[in-house]
Amino acid sequence: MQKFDWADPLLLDAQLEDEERMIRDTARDYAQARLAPRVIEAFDREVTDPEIFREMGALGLLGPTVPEAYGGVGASYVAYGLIAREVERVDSGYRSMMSVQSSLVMYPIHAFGSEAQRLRYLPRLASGEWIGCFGLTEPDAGSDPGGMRTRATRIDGGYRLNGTKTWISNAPIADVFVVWAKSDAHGGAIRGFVLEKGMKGLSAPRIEGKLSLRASITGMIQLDDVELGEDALLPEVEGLKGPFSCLNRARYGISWGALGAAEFCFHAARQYGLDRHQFGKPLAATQLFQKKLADMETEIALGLQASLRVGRLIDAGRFAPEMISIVKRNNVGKALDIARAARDMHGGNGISGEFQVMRHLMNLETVNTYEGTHDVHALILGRAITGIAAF
Ligand code: TGC
Ligand code: FAD
Repeated sequence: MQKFDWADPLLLDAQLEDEERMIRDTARDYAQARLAPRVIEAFDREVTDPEIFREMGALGLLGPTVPEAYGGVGASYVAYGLIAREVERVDSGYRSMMSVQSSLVMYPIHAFGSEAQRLRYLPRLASGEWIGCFGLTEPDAGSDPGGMRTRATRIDGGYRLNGTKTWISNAPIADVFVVWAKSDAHGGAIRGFVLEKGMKGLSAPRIEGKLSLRASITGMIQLDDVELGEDALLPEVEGLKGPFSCLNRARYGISWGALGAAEFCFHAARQYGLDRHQFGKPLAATQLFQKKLADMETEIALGLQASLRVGRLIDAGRFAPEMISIVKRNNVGKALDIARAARDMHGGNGISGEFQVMRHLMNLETVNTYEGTHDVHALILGRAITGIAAF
């Protein structure tokens, strides 16, 4: 008979390859040793430390699925998910910084870029020397990115970009900007462009005062007659499937990451219940407390198995985007429920920064919204189930 392990109830660890376990351990050691000690202050003061990119890069945690020839480590998507889980166990904002760089900047340059673009950008992004951001959302086009207003017009030898992107992770500290625009030169089709900091007409003001994801800097991208050469165009993709292909990878990573945050909250609630006595016994000795812990453990275990399955299918080239909608939507929604319950189980201490569960709860509100809201993913699934688009 197998001995039951409450922290790994369905033996996830045993389903991993040796290399995946090694990458997971590297990410866990780094996140616990270097990220955990600075997150409470970073969140409190709303400060993002760009050095984190360099630290992650040195350990091979940025763009890990990119081949070694371009600075990656050629890891599996399961390994990528495991990194997201370990980083988000500390803070969703740190995972956000990592997953934008990996899935939303390095992936499109690798998948849709020219060889010259790959060689120029990928090694510097993989090492963390350069920081990337991804501009899709606009003030009037969030869930419906097809409604974007940003335009690329043809000029002699290249393009001129005008428009505004908003709610862009990493933008104020970014060196590299992957920006999606409707291109008049391509019949109005959506095309991707790679911009660099310092270009005339390009600015990225910070959005201050967020109550969520405060350790991850967010901004706008303002494009005011930015002139680009032909070599700034991502040549190999046209249409919304360009940005959506990036979102597939990032959403999948989030499905693991959110459960890392949920595991932190679950473990914290368990320990608090064992330590805190009321009515002459530990809180954990009460039936209601145990039921809540059992619900948390069950949802985390099921969600991790689903993400592992989707990761294996991505690695085998057999995934459909709707599979990713299932795990992004379910796992983030469940993580939010778990963080909320953990906050409650900590009583008054649950609102203090020191106990950290409320920070996870506040972060997960953003995670539930970005990369396709909980309801938008329901509609993606509803369309697949009924054949009717109800957006
Ligand atoms: P629709 O007609 O469905 O599709 C248009 C074209 O795109 C293709 N496509 C996909 N391709 C690859 N992967 C997917 N998941 C795809 N989904 C659609 C589709 O085949 C079609 O191709 P073609 O060749 O026929 O033109 O497009 P729609 O306009 O009806 O879209 C509807 C909807 C709701 C699915 C979509 O707009 C959507 O997903 N909205 C949510 C927007 C979103 O997720 N934004 C995220 C912004 S980035 C971000 O939040 C980063 S936060 C990161 C962090 O800090 O961690
Ligand atoms: P809206 O689309 O206006 O939605 C508002 C509400 O209406 C939601 O509840 C939604 O579910 C609902 N809704 C919308 N359409 C329908 C419908 N048809 N039927 C029923 N309900 C509907 N974007 C980027 O491009 N790059 C980034 O790096 C990035 N980082 C972000 C970081 C943070 C901290 C945040 C908060 C956002 C970030 N985003 C980024 C933007 C994010 O992807 C959008 O906020 C998200 O896609 C939702 O768009 P919206 O905010 O415009 O909300």
